[in-house]
Amino acid sequence: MRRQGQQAIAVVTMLSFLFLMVRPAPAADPEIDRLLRSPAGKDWVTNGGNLTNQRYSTLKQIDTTNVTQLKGAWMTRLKGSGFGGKYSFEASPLVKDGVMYVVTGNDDVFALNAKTGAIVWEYWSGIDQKISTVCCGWVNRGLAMGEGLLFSGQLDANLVALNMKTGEVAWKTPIEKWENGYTITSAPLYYDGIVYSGLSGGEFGVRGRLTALDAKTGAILWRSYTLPGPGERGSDTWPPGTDHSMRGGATIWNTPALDPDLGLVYFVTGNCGPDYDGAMREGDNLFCASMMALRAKTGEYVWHFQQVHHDIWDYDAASPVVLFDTVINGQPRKGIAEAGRTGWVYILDRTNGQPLIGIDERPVPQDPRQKTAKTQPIPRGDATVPQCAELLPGYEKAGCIFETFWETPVLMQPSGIGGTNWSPVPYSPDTGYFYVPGTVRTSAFTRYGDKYVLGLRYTGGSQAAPIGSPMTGTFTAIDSTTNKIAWQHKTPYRIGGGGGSTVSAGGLVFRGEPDGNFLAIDAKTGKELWRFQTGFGADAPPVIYEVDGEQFVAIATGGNQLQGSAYGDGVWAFSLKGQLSPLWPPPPPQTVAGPTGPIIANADAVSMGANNVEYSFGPARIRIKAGTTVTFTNVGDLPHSATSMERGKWDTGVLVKGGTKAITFNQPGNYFYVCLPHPWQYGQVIVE
Ligand SMILES: [Cu+2]
Repeated sequence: MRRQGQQAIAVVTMLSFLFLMVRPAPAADPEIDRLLRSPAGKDWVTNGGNLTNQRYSTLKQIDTTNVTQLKGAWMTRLKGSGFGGKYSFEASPLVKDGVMYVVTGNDDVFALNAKTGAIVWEYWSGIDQKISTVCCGWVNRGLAMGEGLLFSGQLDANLVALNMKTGEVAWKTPIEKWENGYTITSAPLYYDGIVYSGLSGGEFGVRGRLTALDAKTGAILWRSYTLPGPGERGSDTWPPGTDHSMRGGATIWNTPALDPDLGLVYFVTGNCGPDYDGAMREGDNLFCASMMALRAKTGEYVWHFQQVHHDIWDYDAASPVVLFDTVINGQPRKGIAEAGRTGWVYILDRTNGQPLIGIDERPVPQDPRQKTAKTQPIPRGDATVPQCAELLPGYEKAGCIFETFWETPVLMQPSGIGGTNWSPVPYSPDTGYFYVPGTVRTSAFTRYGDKYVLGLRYTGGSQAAPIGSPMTGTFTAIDSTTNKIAWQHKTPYRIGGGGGSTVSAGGLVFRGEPDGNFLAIDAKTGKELWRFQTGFGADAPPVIYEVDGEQFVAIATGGNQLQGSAYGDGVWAFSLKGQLSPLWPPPPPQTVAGPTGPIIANADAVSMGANNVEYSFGPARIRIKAGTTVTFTNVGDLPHSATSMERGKWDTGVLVKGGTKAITFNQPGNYFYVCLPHPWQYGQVIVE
């Protein structure tokens, strides 16, 4: 009897334990969770539209037949926030119940009346303007929302939660220290009580990771590192007995996606560090440049797919992953796709990380000094940008993707934030197409030795576009069932570095251009149906929403310093009832690489980071007499250098704010130079 009783108690205990295990905890925010699981409609509640990052809206009041009548409904200036040469605007506004939430490149957040554009509240981040570890422009790629809070990752590596009604700070959690090279630029993702956030800093010798926080309190629940510690999974892809993997990059530049049925969270990782020097990190270097799936609740590893083995080209995977369901060979499949800087779209089965359409490991050029990988994964289908560079005067060698290089510059494509970098890629279940923006640019890749110093740039080389070389773009519809081009536009400007688009059930793709134009395109045919001059660089990914039965399309027009588009602090909303007409066009972006502006005679002082144009020299072009000493002074916020494009000829070295260096030019000649930390920042000295 006694024994039976004990057994009965044991069974009851076990049953109640099982009951606790299987009973789902009540969702912390059932309404937002439901919207996140559904196709986007009236509201746009997360950066990618919903948990899939498809950027697809079911709204169809505006369609291919009436889009020509679209006009500005309102335009609001965000009080100068994020306006200037150091900023890019890459965030999609969020909309919930008629209120729009938008974050600028200075991490300031504004709530607007989504119907009128009137400002409801403002949050000024007050982030330290001395942050010296921003890689590629001051930028915030968007917000997340849940439980009455807005979540924003800041450049000072804090994640903040704001009260959606008032903008007051509910909590603020330091994820890392910017002084150690870490910043946050990605939009977080909220789902089921958890906020997921990436970290940036792949150019500063950091260790990438995904951090999960309790949405209510900001407490860190877990961290999942993208680079293995000793003995951990993937550690055999780094040299044994070294700690290179601890500063090997693999940061998370963009919003994760999440499949609630599979219970998996997905994201991609950036370049290996140091970017261009593979000499000391023999091996594939997991999990750089990879697509990854983790258990959404615990961060436990489930699968990975590495797009680029032993990356030495800065070939980040930086565009948000897109989840989609499809039918291939008559079989329903759960897909995941990501457009890489290689110019390919990588299409996998999201249950297991295996290629859906086919990706082949192929032999590639070898250089033992760089410890190059023997093979690279080559997706079947079409690339969206050219993958070979032409030889240009002054260079010895040009090559195709995965060409090797050492200390003599080698020209290559894709390069320099191309093909697809941070730009999101929408997917339409109606057409089955991905809409892929690309940057077309040639760079000269060079490796040099670099010493790791905490908090300083650690890239081991450089890539700069040759003076006068063209910089353009492509916008491509890729068929998700074949990975082949359905249609393609050649664009006059670079658009893969943070510009974006959104697609609707009305059969329209909306996208901005760096020259200020906002376009509507037939999603099926690619035909341009409408364009509107917004007056500012119109790069950021637009959103679609509805208030009181009226459909709007909105875009933040704040420019993008890496795409060379005009500054701005405007948000535009368009509707069929709109009354506002286009503005005058802003100055267009550069379409060839090199310094711009007038040549100033007898100038012997050049400022670096002048006039709120952080990534520039002022004057950028000077003419002097032989024997003149030119003083270079850093007046910007970030460290800059003036480094001869003929390496070793002359160099100021990297100067911090206030730093100064004099260089005497004795030999007549035409000297081009770049900033080594920001090789898209050009100058010219003509010595007579
Ligand atoms: Cu610079």
